[in-house]
Amino acid sequence: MTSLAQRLRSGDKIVTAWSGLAVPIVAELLARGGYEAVTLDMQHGQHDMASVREGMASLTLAGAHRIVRIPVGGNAMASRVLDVGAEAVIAPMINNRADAEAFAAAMKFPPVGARSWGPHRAAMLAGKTSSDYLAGANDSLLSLAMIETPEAIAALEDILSVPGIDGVFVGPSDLSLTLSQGLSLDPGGERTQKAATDIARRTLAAGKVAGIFCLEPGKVQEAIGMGYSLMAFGSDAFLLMEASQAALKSSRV
Ligand code: 3PY
Ligand code: MG
Repeated sequence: MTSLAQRLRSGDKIVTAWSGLAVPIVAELLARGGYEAVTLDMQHGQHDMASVREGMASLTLAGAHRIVRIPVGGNAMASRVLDVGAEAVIAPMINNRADAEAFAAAMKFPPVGARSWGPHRAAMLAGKTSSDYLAGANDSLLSLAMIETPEAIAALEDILSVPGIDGVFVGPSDLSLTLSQGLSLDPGGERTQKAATDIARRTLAAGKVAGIFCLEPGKVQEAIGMGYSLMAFGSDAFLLMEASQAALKSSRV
């Protein structure tokens, strides 16, 4: 299977489902439903190490790419989720070069970073020997820094220039909250969209991968038009709720 990193770097556009329910079979169902990638959320979702560990195996079984979002400052967790099989890690609130360096250090083995050795489960899931795993790890495991504040936008080139940072992932909700100094939550608003356009342009200019969270289906195509290649759209809890409502509505006589 071509790695997520190779696919994104070669221009493939990938939509990832967003999994907040800490139940591995739910993540697997998203993949069986057709999503090529599933992101397990440890920041605002209910995932913990146990559900991520089992989720990585379920997604491998279903042949889907495996992405994990860690909590703010959870760099030790970044190494842990890689050890159990994540192919990409999204780190929230990366606001400056120091934040980016600390995240990259946890993600990459020396000489790029300071990740400690122990990816036994990840190697097992990939059917690789330890030396095969080591040879590909720094290039093929993606560190995606979330850009969610004016400070991060101002420091974007600094963040992107950190060796070991492979790209960005835009959080439009937090971005709208921080750009308006807490006055409004308007992820689809003009100011947020302008910022997202600017972030994509600068990220592509640095030769790195751009990802974004999308709250409406139309936003996926819009994001692709801006240059994004990884789009999160569709959260498990909402999908279940919406499907339940639709099923009930259609069954009413
Ligand atoms: C945001 O929009 O702020 C996010 O973090 C998306 O999950
Ligand atoms: Mg956010």
